This record gives sequence, C-alpha cells and structure tokens, in this order.
Amino acid sequence: MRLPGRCTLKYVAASLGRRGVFASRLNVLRRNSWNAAEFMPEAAGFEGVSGRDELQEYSVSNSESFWAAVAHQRLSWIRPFRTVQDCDLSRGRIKWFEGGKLNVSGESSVFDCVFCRELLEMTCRVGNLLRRHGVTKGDCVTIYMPTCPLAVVSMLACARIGAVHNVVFAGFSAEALAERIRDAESSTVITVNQGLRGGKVTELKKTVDTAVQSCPTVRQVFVATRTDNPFGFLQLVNRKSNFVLQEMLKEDVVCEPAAMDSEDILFLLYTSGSTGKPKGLVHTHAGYLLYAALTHKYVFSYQDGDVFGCVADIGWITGHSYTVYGPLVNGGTTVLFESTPVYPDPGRYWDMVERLKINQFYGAPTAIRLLIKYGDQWVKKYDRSTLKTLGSVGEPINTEAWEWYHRVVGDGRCPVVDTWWQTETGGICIAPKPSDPDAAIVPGMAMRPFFGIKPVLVDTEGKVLTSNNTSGALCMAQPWPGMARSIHNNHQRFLETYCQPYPGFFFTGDGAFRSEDGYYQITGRLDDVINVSGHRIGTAEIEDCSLVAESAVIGYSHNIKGQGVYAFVVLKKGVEVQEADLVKQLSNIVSEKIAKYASPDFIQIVKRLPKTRSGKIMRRVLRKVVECDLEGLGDLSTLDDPAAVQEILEGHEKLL
Ligand code: 6R9
Repeated sequence: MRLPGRCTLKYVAASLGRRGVFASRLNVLRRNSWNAAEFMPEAAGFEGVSGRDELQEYSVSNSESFWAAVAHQRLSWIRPFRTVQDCDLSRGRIKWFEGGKLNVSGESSVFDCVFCRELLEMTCRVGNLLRRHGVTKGDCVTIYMPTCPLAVVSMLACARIGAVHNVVFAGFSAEALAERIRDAESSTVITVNQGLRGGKVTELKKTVDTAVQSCPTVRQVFVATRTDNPFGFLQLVNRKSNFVLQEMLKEDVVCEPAAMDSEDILFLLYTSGSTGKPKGLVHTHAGYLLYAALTHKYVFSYQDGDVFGCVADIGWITGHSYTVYGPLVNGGTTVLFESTPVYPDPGRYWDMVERLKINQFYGAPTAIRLLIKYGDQWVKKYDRSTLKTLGSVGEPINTEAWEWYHRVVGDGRCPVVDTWWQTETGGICIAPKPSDPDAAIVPGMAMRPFFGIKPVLVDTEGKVLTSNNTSGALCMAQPWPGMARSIHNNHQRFLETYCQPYPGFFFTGDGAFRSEDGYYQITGRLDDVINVSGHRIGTAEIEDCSLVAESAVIGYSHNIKGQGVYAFVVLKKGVEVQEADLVKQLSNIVSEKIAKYASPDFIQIVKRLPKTRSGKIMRRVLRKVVECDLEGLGDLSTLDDPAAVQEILEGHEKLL
C-alpha cells in the first residue's frame, strides 16, 4: 500500500522485469492539506484574491509578498531568510531568499516506510563516501549515468553534502563529456560500468576513461555496476579510481546534511547555445527547489499519493525538475524510466502506466508522434484509468499529436498540458494549468503564465507589444525564484545572451504568438539553436565538428523528430573522396564529438555557400532551399555570387 506523503522512486529498468522501488521523504516542504483547495492554500492570506486570474495578477504585481508567503509556508528552513529578493535583471543580478539556510535532503520526519529509508540510507552512504574521498562543499561532481536509482542517489548525495552536481546526458560522447567536465572543473566523476537502453549496451565506463584523460581536474572516478560485465580500473598518474557500490556499503547510514545558503549552487547543467561552446547554467538551492515543487504540484494537479511518471532522462532539465526534485520535494512518488518508448514494443509506456498506476504522465511530442505510427492498439491494450493529467514538453506539440494524446492515451478525459520552459527557467513558465476548473484548453498552446511569471512580447526594435493577436520575441519582464543565476565561469555570456538583447528583460531565445484571448503559443527558436527530438543543439556546435573547409547546418521540419539536421558542406581543396564515404565519415565525427542525435540526416556537398558581400552565410536562403520554397527565397541581391543558389538547388534535388 502506498502511504500519502512518502517519496517513492519507482524504477523501470531497461531490462524488463528488473524493477527496484526506492523511496524517501525529503524535508524541504512541510506537508499541507492541498486536496480541497481549488488553487493554493498559501494564497489564503492574500487580500481580495479569490480566482485563478486574480491570484496570477497578485503574484506578479505583489511578487515579494507572494513569494515570501509561498517560501515560508512550503519550505522547511534551517534558518529563515532575511530578504525575499535582490534582483536586477539588467545587471544579471538574481538573488532570492538570502540569509536563509536549508537542505533538500534534510533528515526525514517520517521514516516508517521501508523504501523511504532505503533511499535516504543510500543517499547518506554515497554522501559519506564522497566526503571521505575529499569532496567538500562547492566541489563539482559530474554524474554520467543513465536514469537509475543510483544516479538519483548521487544527485541527492551531492545536495546533502553541499557539492554541486553536473549531470551529463549518458548519450554524449567522450569528447562532449570531457568538455563539460573541464568547464565545470569537476574533481569527481560517477558513472556505471555499462548502460542498457532499448536493448542496447552502452560503454559508459569506457567513455569516461577516454574523457578523463583530457580532464586534469578529475581526481577520482566512482563506478557502479549496472551489468555483470567486468571492467578494469583506469590507471591515471596521481589519481584514484573507485568502485562506488561496494565502497558505499561500508559507509555509515547517517550523514549530516550541510546547511546550505539559499543562493549556494545546487547544480550545473550544460545546454546548447547559438555559439559552439555549451553553457553550464547555474541553479541554486532555495529558489530552484521552491519553483520546481510549486510547478510540479500545480501544473499537473499533483495530489498526495499520486504516482508521477516523467519519462525524461535525468541528463536534461526536465529530468532534474520533474523526475527528481519536484516530485521528491513534494513528498511524492516518482518513476525512473531508463528505456525507450518502443522497446521491447510500442506498448512500453502504457504497460508501465498500468503496472505502476501512474497518475500523471509527462513526455515529449517526438515520442507521441513516433507512437502514433504504430497504431492505437498498443495503447488500448493497457489499463490507463489511473491517468489524470498528460504533459508535453521540449518542443511544440502539433495538433495531430496533441489530439491523439488526448483522445487515445487519455481517453478524452485527461487534460493535456503543453508546458513551455527551458534549462534556463528551472521550471515550467507557461502551461494551460493551473486554470479555472471549467476553462478550456486550446490544443497545441502553452497558454497561461505560471504564478509569478510575467511574459512580454517584444518587437525587433525592443518595443513591448501590448496588443493581442501579435507575435514577438518572448521575454520575461520580472525575475522568479527558479531562474538560472549565471553561466558557470562566464557571467558575461549570461548577460549577453539573456539580459542585454532586451534591457530590463530576460530574453528566452524563443518567439511566441499571443492570441486574441491573451494565450501564448510558442513559435520556435529565434537563434541558431535547433531542437531534435526535444534535444537542444546549436548549429554552430555541429559546424565546429566537421573536417571540411566550411559548413552550414540548419534545422528542417521532420515529422517524428520535430526538427532534423541538414548540413551543407564545402570540401577542402584537393580532397578526393567518394560522396557516400564522406557522408558516413562526417556523421561519425558528429556522433563522436557530440552525440548520435546531433548527426546530420542529410549532408549536401556544395562548391560554395551563399554569402552576403560581407561574407555572412545566408542561412535564410539555405532554409528556403531545404523547405523547397523557391518563392520564399526573397531578395537575393545582397548575395555575393547568385550562381551559388542555383547550384545548391540542383544538388538538393539530387539528394532527395
Ligand atoms: C524543458 C526543456 C528549451 C527549448 C525552448 C523551446 C523548446 C520547450 C516547449 C518548447 C514549444 C514547448 N521548448 N518546451 N517549444 N513548446 N512546450 O525542453 O528545456 O532542453 O533547455 O529546451 O525547447 O525552444 O527554448 P531545454
């Protein structure tokens, strides 16, 4: 029997049938009786606030009083905060709840549940292990593991001892991993001997071995055994290598949680930007945890005792906020999904919903689009009556996918929430819920800002667009506790990317449309970032990989992945290769340097790229060629050499 208010980890291992269940009660939030409240019990003290819209209005115009009340009531403070906020967006200064101290993995008030105890004990053991091996407050620990209990335990162990975790998606290559370890100046890496995903074995330990060769800051690597395959220790001069699982078991089950300042760093998470180098976004303890917990509770109507099924990998922000921190801070039950939606068959998600009695399911449109192709029978085979809310994240959800999700998966009775947010925002910023109970949801629209969020649309001149039925650059007009504080070791880049494009606002990099009714619809990135199966990748990162003279990478519309990668390349002079060989070679290079998902779907070899007279590649022209929109090619008079376009068009036709 599941008891309300216990944190439980339900682990769906890659190999079917192997399932562990772990749980813990995390101590940040005080339990509250949410059930009867239509909106937020915390809002009870706000004068004149009775409905959803009034609360929204109150939360942005009385931001200090709103966040103070929520933080006081919802977080357990070791020491209460002195100030609510000290923010200046124009200077990239963002501080919340200063003077406060807390620890997310603080000792539990309720440990009568065996699974809660198991998770806490493991967290303490790993915490002690790390401490004994010299990891101290503020040190960075890189976690290169698939979504599994030990990965979550490692994250929580870092939080417990005040170390900063840096989870790197286990699909990233050795080179991409090394770049992130070096940038984070990580002293310690935690990995598994091998990963298992969708029936395939991935050699994670070997990848780490390769990566750490070029990472002088790494003192030690801890390895957990995920498969029975034996592995050897890598010998590095003056460095250690340890075996986490065995060593951990020698440790004490009591590990004193460090009292963390609100603004101490909880984690770094690398994401792609429009230049080649990935950026390590910085998230801090109090504000992030509060925001993850609050959005988890209200966007998904999460109730005590519900089982939350977020299938995102912990290597992405969605896994951090809605597989790990949001549900656990809310004392809830969370599911760890380590596999793929089609292994061993396309019923995998719904089989899991039936077996684990999942109440909220949160996934990506790319998976939905893939599953549609296999037919409704894979869904209908399983009992989905426990489902209450369906969530979508990571990329725009097209109407067909939205409707199938709603009609087939949710039997037409579960609200579908299209949630817009980013690694930078820490948690969901725009979503159809919470809403008044009878308010309709518009398919494919993220719709409403969350409490405390004030979106604005800005035109190219920087003018705020006040009317509805208009599109512009999506910015946030005021800070909120969950937002990133900086880019690790590069605050200047943080300022340039987010704060300076529209002074006084936080620029998201996305464009949006605001409807006649004032609802938001995300229209896509405004920069050179593309979104492949919900994974962000900078076109410049791919371009930096190639061994060719010059390349231009663009995103094109792909019916499953959302966007695919199309690369135009110019070969070095005198290079004699078979086209097919080169295409294979380049794909391999991108897989090795970044990850498989970033590998181009199409590579077109061209003699030259269309450029302006000042030498800028005209990506707009390349996009139109790929979209086969000749009329949309527009004004080509600024082109340096108009013949380039004709050549490219001919080559493109051949490729198709
Ligand atoms: C949470 C996450 C962020 C970028 C973001 C936007 C796109 C995310 C979306 C969406 C349309 C949605 N995005 N959710 N676009 N509708 N509901 O995905 O974070 O990996 O940092 O990506 O993803 O372009 O800017 P992250």
